[in-house]
Formats: sequence, structure tokens, C-alpha cells
Amino acid sequence: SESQNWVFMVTAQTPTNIAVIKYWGKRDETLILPVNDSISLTLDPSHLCTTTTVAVSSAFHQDRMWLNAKEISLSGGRFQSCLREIRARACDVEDENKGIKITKEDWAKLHLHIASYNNFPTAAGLASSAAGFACLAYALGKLMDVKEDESQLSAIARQGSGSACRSLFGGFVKWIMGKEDNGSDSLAVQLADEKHWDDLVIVIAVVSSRQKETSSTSGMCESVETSLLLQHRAKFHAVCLDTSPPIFYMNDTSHRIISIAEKWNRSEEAPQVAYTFDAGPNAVLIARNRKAATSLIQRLLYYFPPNSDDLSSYIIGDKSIAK
Ligand code: 2P0
Repeated sequence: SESQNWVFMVTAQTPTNIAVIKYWGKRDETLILPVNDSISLTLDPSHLCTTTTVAVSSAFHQDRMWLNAKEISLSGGRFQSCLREIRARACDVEDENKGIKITKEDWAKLHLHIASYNNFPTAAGLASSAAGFACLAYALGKLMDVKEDESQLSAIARQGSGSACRSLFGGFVKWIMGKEDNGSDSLAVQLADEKHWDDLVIVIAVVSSRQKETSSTSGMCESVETSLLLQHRAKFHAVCLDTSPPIFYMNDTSHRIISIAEKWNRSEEAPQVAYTFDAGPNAVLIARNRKAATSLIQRLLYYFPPNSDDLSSYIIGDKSIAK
């Protein structure tokens, strides 16, 4: 019959986020429940975002996924958790033009094809899993007409990758660690939207786009097991160095960038730039306004001229919204 050939699809785009209060360490590895609250900025999607298309058809015989045009396995527990949680909330979807109705019960049997694309290096400490799982949860939620709000969707994205829950919102976002053992209250909320502090500019100095040696997942697990500082919520990179064996995410170029920022801030009446580093050597610099951002870039170009071996590129962004 005609209805054999139909396909429904939804495409979504989600930016990555950069934490200013870091998530590091889990109290539950499967549900991905953190040992502390974290706060982040969601970036604008022009440089660091994931675009994901999810499609459903009766002609598909298994769930399949492609990341950057290469097929990847969906058998991992994190993908399965996200798919299971969204399917459990699926609603009836009807397309009158095509004469097709997919009921709640159908969603449990139908298979999905998922194509995802990152416009930045995957797993280089630029939070690709954050944008990726946020986009997956959001796109699947739209496809299956899931009625849950962004915070409830964030608790599903969290089960794909912790930091993903913060990418469901734009602007300034808090991931509340929650108290429940089942993770129901471990979700993201928006603290202020992207219009708040409008002239703030984010500059990412890409020191290396190589794949990192210690993944965040295994790094934080080792910190929970071995770091004494973690219990005191000490600074994130101090915890990494206090982990046994120590995890060196920053390098000499990272340290030089800190010195440049510190020296400049101390020479002004008010600090001009904040800096933060995630699980890699790349510096995320947050300039207080556009004038400071211009001056920051001039300074960086002076110390790291174009084609310098130490720094490969700059990404200049803004805060922005998911969707
Ligand atoms: C953060 N990071 O708050 C911290 C700071 C990296 C350094 O969240 O195991 O990929 O998938 O939950 O989310 C990166 O860790 O780890 C991260 P999983 P994730 O942004």
C-alpha cells in the first residue's frame, strides 16, 4: 500500500555550552548524576553546534545512526537510555495530507534513522557530546510530539552526557544536581536568557583540536576515586592534578594565555576578561564587552601571531539559544 513508503523527519540544531562552574564527578554512573551543581553559558550556534535529523519510517528495519556521515553504533547504554525515555513519552502523531497516523503504541515498534553533524572537532574538549545529546533529545522529542518541557527533556539528555542537559536552554543555565536517587530532579533550568549581558563576547583560543587523551567520563571517575581536593569542591583543574595518576588537560600555551589575561586584568581598573578551561588545553575567554573583546584579540594576536605553532585558530562567539 501507499503507506509503506512514508517517512517523517525532524531536524534540530543545538549549540554547545561552556561551564563556568564545572561539573566534575558523578554519584551515579548510569543515570549520570553529578556530585555538584554547575553553571554554563550556551554559545551561539554559528561555530560550535550539532545539527541532527531524526527520521522514522515503516521501511526502516533497525535503529541506525550516522555521526559526521560515518555510521556509529547505537548499542551503548547512553543512546539506549535516551531512546527509551523519549519513546516512553511519545504521543500520537498524525499527518492528514499523507493519511498517516502513528500511535503511541506504534512508536515502540517503529525504527529510527538518525544523522548528526558537528561543525567543530569531535571530542577535542569542545563539548561535542553536550551539543550532540541535547540535539538528539530535542529532535526526538519533536518527532514524537513529546509534551515534556525543556527542563524535563534536559533530564533525558543528561542520561546521554551530563553536560548535555545544559544545552537545552540558551543564555545562562544551571544544572541542579538534585537529591533523588532516580535522577528525576537532576535537570537544567535557565538562570537568564541570551539577551542578558548582551555585549559579553566569548573567544575560544583553539590550542589543539586533537582528540583528548583522557575522556571526561573516565577522568572524572578517577577524580572521584582518588582526589582528596574534590571533596572540598576545590578548583576543577586542581582536582585533575590531584587525581592519581594526575590528569594534565592544560599545557604551556594554556598557562601563557592565563598570564596574558591576569596581567591585563591587573593593569585595568576592572577585570576585562575571564578565562576557563575544560577537559583540554583550549582557552575559553569571556570578554566583558565588545571593546574588551577587540583588545583581547589584539593581545592574543601579538603573543600568538597567525600560523604560530602554539595556537591553531580562534572562535569568536556570542551567547545564544537552542532550537
Ligand atoms: C563541564 N566537563 O561542566 C565539565 C568541565 C568538562 C570539564 O561536562 O561522562 O562529556 O558524558 O557526563 O558531560 C564534560 O563531561 O561527561 C564536562 P559525561 P561530559 O562542562
